[in-house]
Amino acid sequence: MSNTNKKNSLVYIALGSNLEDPLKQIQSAFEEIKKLPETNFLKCSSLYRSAPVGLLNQPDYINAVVEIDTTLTPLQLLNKLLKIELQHGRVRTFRNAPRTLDLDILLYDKQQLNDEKLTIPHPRMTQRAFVMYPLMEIAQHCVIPGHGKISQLITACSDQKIERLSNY
Ligand code: PH2
Ligand code: MG
Ligand code: MG
Repeated sequence: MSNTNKKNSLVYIALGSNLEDPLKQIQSAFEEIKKLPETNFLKCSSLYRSAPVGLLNQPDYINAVVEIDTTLTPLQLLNKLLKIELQHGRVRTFRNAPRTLDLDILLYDKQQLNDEKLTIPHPRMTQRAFVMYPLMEIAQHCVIPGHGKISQLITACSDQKIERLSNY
């Protein structure tokens, strides 16, 4: 069936991993996101190494952000991303626990969504350098609904430890 009547949305997804070869986890997650139905993979940021935020006593993370356009709805996309996390052996224990793969929807067009399963924009994104730096790299002019321009917001997390990995 043709889906020409469906709307395309511009979406940003944050990737994070700090267990079981995080670089490989993120690189293979890029490939899996490329295979999502109804979706075009547009951009990916560099990979970043970041100190853990929230729960300090755990390994450093590898983080990145991707830009896609998709006709999947926010909840359809969420379910696909949760499946990819499970394929990577993600086990949910407690909040901010170390993980093989975390895939978070950051932005979905200019939408603000407060569903019991999904909040968009991601509620903590503006406080986190590991999200804001890779997002700024691929979307310098982006506006975060309810918050403002990324270029102004990013100064608030400039004290957090993060390093862009230039070889990946
Ligand atoms: N994810 C968290 C909690 N803390 N810290 C870093 N550096 N990177 C993450 O992806 C991360 C985190 C919960 O999702
Ligand atoms: Mg997360
Ligand atoms: Mg998550």
